[in-house]
Amino acid sequence: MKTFYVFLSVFLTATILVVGIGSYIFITENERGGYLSQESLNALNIPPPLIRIVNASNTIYVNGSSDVVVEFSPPMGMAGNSTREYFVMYGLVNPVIIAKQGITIRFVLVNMDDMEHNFVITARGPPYSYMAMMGGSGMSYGSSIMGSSFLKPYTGNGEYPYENSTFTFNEQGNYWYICTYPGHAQEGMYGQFIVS
Ligand SMILES: [Cu+2]
Repeated sequence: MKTFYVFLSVFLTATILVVGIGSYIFITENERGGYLSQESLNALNIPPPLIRIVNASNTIYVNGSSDVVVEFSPPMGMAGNSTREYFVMYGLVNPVIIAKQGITIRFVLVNMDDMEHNFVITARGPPYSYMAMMGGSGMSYGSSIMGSSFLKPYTGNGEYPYENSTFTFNEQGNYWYICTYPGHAQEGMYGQFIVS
């Protein structure tokens, strides 16, 4: 029943926003999430058939409309990472995402860290300053950037806060996904996002 209410709230709170980035038209739909247990996360965290993971180049190819699970600073298995704040997708740290033009990706954003994080896509590349962008959520930064709100920190109770953020990229281009929490993008919490 709990799962049912989580999904009900997701659909009831869905909002649709249309934003232009230069000549590129993005459509994003932010769905307020809820909480995921480790078991639910494990079940979600299997790459769907339309996703190809290439470990050697730290790249994720998204070849058709699909979900992509994004973990914020998960504590395990990150010994080789030089920064405390990072994104992990299917075991890759800050991977390059290469998405086919015109597809829709629903990012399932899961906060596994004791800090707030968000997921924002921008045409602006690194280096980023301490205040990578101003404001409380991606949508407040104007037309050149967009994304999710800040997710609540994980409190250690076994239930991870999550939110879904859906994007359709209608034009080819080079973008970046970043966390705009002060200092995080500067510390390396970003990755390249290519629509090809
Ligand atoms: Cu962050």
